Parts: sequence; C-alpha cells; structure tokens
Amino acid sequence: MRAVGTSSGTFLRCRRSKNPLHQGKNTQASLLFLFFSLPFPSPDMATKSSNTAKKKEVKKETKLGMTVKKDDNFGEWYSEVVVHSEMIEYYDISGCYILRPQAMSIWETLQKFFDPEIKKMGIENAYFPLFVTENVLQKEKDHIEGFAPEVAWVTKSGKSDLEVPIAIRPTSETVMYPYFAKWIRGHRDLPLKLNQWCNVVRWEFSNPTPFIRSREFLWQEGHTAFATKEEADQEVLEILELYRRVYEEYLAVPVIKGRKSELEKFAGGLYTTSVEAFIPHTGRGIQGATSHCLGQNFAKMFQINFEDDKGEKGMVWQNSWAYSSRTIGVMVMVHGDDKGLVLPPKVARVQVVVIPVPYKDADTTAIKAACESAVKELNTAGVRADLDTRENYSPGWKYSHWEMKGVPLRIEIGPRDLEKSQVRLVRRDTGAKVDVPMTELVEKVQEILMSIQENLFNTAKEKRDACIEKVHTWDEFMTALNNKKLIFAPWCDEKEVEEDVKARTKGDHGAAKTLCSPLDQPEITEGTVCFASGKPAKKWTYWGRSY
Ligand code: 87F
Repeated sequence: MRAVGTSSGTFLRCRRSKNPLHQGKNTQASLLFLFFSLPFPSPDMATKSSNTAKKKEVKKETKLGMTVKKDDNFGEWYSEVVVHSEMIEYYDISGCYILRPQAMSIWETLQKFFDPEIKKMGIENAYFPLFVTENVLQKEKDHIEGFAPEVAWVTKSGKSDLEVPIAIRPTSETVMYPYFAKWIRGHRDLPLKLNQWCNVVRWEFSNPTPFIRSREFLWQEGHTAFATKEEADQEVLEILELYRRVYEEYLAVPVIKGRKSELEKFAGGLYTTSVEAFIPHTGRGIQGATSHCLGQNFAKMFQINFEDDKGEKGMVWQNSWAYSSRTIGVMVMVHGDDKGLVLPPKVARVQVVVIPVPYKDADTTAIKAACESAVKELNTAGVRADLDTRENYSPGWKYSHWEMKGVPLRIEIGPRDLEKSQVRLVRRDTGAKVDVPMTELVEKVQEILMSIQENLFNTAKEKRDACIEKVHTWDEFMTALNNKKLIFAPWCDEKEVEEDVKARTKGDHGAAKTLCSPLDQPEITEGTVCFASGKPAKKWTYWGRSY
C-alpha cells in the first residue's frame, strides 16, 4: 500500500491482492451483486418504479436472494447473508467492507450499552491520532515483532515521498503510552482510565471475511493505569463481564469467560482473559473480546512512573481491553438460517414489520389504516415497528424480504383479521404464528419480542453445549476434533505441550489450539492427567480449531 496524491491531499492506494482467496471473494461479491440487483430491485428502486409506472404491477412471489444453505456451504452462505440482509457491501479493496445502516445500527446499539457502563467505572473517552511514527511504533520491539507484517504504512503525500513513513495504528499502545508517561506524575494522577472508539488497520493476508477478519475494523480500545496490581486485576474481570453481557444479553450468543494460555495471550502483557464463542456449523471457536492485564511491561518501556503518598517511586500497573465489529459477524454466524439473517430483538433496527395483506375486493383503505395505527401504537410504546406499504410487491415477497433482513417479528393484517379485530404475528426465529386481539397488540408484541430474545440465546446455548466434548486421552481428543467438537480437556498447562498439540494437528483445516481455560474451573480430581502429555493436569481447558 502506498499513499497517492491528489490536489486535495494524501490518499492510500493498495495493490489488488494476488491472493486467489481475496480475488475469489471479490468475484463472488460481484456475482452476488449481479444476482441481487437483477431480479430483485432494492426498496429505493421499488419506490421510484412505483412512482413512475402508470400500471401498478404486483411481482409474483419469487424465491428471494438466499441461494446457499447454511449446512451446504457455510462460507458462501455467510457471504450471501451479510450482503442480502443489507449489512455489508463489498468494496474494491480486498478485506475492506462497507458497513451499511443495518450493520452500523447494531454497532451503535452495543455502543449505547457499553459506553455508559464504562463511564460508571470512571473510564473517560479520548481520541488519539490514527498515525504513528516508525520510531514510536518500534519502541516496544517484542510486542510489535510478530505483528510487523500487518502494519500498513503511508509513504507518500502527493507525488513526493514522505521524509519518514508513517504507520496507520493497528492498536494504540505505542500511540498512547508516551502521553501516559507525561500525564502521570504522582499517585493523585492515578488511576488514569481512557477509552477510545475508533478504527484500526491490520493488513491481514489470510482469508478476509466481513466482520470476522477485515483489514480495517471498528472497535473500542480501553487503556488504563493503576497504582496497584489488585486494582488492575479487578478491572480486567469487570470489563470481561461487560463483554459477556454484550454477547449474551444483546447478541444472544453464549460465551465462555476464561484465561488465555501463555502461547495465546497478548505477548506484550502479563495475562489475557477473553470471552470465547463457538460456531457449531464450522466447529470453530472464535475469540469474542479480550481484556488484558499488561502488568508493568509497558510501564518499564515507556517509563510510566509515579511517586506514591510516601514519596517513593513506583511503576504503574496497566490494562488494555477491546471488542470490535467482529461481534456482529459472530451473531450472524450463530443465529442466521437458510432464509437469511436472524436478529435478536434487542439489536434489531426494525423489531416488527407490519405488512398489509389486501385481497382482491377487500377494503384496502381500512387495512392500511389498521396497519398505520398498529405501527403508531407500537412506536408510542417504544417498539421499533415499521410499515411496508409498497404496492408493487406481493405480501409473500415482502415476507421473504423481511425474513432475509432478520426482522424478529412480522405482523400481517388482512380482511379477515380486520373483521375479527385481530392481527397475525409471525416469529422469525421459530416461524410460529399466533392471532392476537388488536386490543392486546402492544402487550403481546412486547412479550413475544422478549421470548424471541430468550429463545435465540437458549437455542444457541443448547447447540453450543451439544458440541462440547469432555476428553481424557489423545485418541478421544483427535476423534472429537475430527467431529468439529469444542473440546474440554485436562491439561498440564505447559507451553511446549500446546506447541506439540499444534504441530500434531496441523493440516488443511488449521491446527488445534487452546481457546481458554474457563474462570469457572471444575475440580481436578486426584490422579487426573493431561490428555496430551500424561503429566499431572493443572487445569481444564477448551481446545479446538478457531477463527
Ligand atoms: C497487529 C499489528 C500491530 C494485535 C497487531 O488486544 C500490532 C498488533 O499489538 C497488536 N495485532 N496486537 C495486539 C493488541 C493488543 C491489545 N491492544 C489494545 C488488545 C486490546 C486493545
């Protein structure tokens, strides 16, 4: 990547990836786009055509955009879901994606939960620059070494080379910590607790996937400094609990809170905790978010010192923690089905879509009025309801359209409903239909939305739990791995043994590694040995292939 100049400033230009995987995705993206744009016009186009066409043409019920089944080809299914649900648009730089309102609104909902929670903990928002000099970036050599190939650089402004190349932040430790050193003098300056909402760039070369592995992504990164290790330890767990809530309470995705192995932890830190999700369809674990205790490693490097109340010099204890737009991808993978996206009501931009079902000679004006009043009533009660009044699409087409977009609940109102003063509610998660009296509309809708949120979590948990396999021996481990299980095994907690397991399981699908050792540990009974080394087991640990 290099910067190219225009009259208005510095731009980044990237060579197209030679990696066939990347090219494949782009080709696939354009095919998807073609497929989608030909037979099924977007809502905008639909409105325009309905305004201009003299004769209103009602489209026949055709099969909507989803062509691949989740069980048949998970990767292609995922690409279809994120595009057809209008969350993602592919972009002409491999690994970069447009987050459309449908995706951004989910990100904003998570932000609206997380931001006030960290503020209650005394954490303040700040914003540090996107760019970092080579000098500063390389300051913490050990930390940056393994990551160096992923750092993107700006080397030009207009036609001239920059005097020194400037990196784009892949994370902000080295950007922030020189200023932590400047701002922290005495114990009264502690704790210093900052967070920033921003984008970061990591020029990944392995299989880019929308939300899950993209070259630019959104995240929050928290960076805090304390006088004592105890305070830092406590915060690590408080943040981890917030991450659990993001996944479980909002995205309805079950996660395991745990500690990373020495091999898998952030090398620059003291220890790493994470929430880990699991994708049953691929049998892969996925790190959902991380909360690190950095110890005093960065304090040493950046000389972040302070004078305590007795006038003695000390070094700060630091943490850093982040969750990213990956959260959205995990949600899509866990809940989505053959009809498309399935959104938990708490994060759905539209929670309820109301669809008029006019029959030939029915009183369409009365049906429309009933629909409008239902939407109004729901909106007033705080339910995010929307009305699909488009006249050039059949009700059946609309059902599939909104199902593909993941809307949790659909309301149908037809002549017979009108006669009986009732509406029909159809759940996206189970497909269950129920007729309710109009007088109980708000109450019933609220009840069902809560039940959908709960059901999505419970179903996901049941499916995940059904994949967990407890093993004690190497043979059991290999069988479970080949059966795409989330493996739970007693382990000696030795780095060399994990390296050995990785080496022995290396193959086309990637090696198995530790996901985390759950904070909630079952007892290690007398005589329990490590499944891989036969040495005495020290902890129970989750293993598997991962994203
Ligand atoms: C890629 C390029 C350069 C991960 C990188 O997890 C540097 C890095 O430091 C890098 N990829 N990391 C580790 C990030 C650690 C840490 N940073 C703050 C977090 C939470 C938020």
